[in-house]
Amino acid sequence: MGVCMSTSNEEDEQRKRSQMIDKKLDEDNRRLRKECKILLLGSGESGKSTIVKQMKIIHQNGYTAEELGLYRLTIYKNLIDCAKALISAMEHFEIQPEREAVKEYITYLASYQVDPDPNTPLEPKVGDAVTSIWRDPSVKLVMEHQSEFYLMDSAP
Ligand SMILES: Nc1nc2c(ncn2[C@@H]2O[C@H](COP(=O)(O)OP(=O)(O)O)[C@@H](O)[C@H]2O)c(=O)[nH]1
Ligand SMILES: [Mg+2]
Repeated sequence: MGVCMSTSNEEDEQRKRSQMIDKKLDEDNRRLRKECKILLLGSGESGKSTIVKQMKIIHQNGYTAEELGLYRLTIYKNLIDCAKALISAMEHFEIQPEREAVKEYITYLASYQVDPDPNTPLEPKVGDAVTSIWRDPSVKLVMEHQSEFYLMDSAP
C-alpha cells in the first residue's frame, strides 16, 4: 500500500513538472512571436550603438544610476587612453612639446591610472594636463599624422 501511494505521488509530481514545462514553453513561444530581431549593419562609428542606446531610453526606462556610473568610467578611460595615444604618437614621430609645463603634464598622464570605482572622479590635474597638451602647438604637427596612428573619433 505504502509503495502504491509513493508511486502515485511520484506520478503526480512528474505530471505537475511536465505541465509546468509545457506552460513555460508556451509562454516562451508567445514571447518569441512578439519579439522582433533587428540586425544593425554598418561600418565603425556609423551609429549602431547609438540606436541601441536610444531604444533603451525610449522603451526601457533608460539607464539606472549604476549603469550610468559604469559609462562614466568608460568616458574617463577613453579620455586617458586618447591622451596617452596622442603622447605615444608625439614620441613615435619625435615631436617635442613646445611648452615646458606640457612636458611635466605628459609624464604625469603617462603613469595615470583611472580608479575602477566610478564614484571616484578624475584628479582635477587631469583636466589641466589634457587641456594644456591639446593647446600645445606641437599637437597640430602630430595630427598631421592622424592616418598613421589610432585615435578615437571622439578625441578631438
Ligand atoms: N549627428 C549624428 N551623430 C550620430 C548619430 N548616431 C550616432 N552618432 C554619433 O556617431 C558616433 C558613432 O556612433 P556609434 O553609435 O558609437 O557607432 P557604431 O560604431 O556603429 O556603434 C558617436 O559619436 C555618436 O554620437 C546620428 O544620428 N546623428
Ligand atoms: Mg558600437
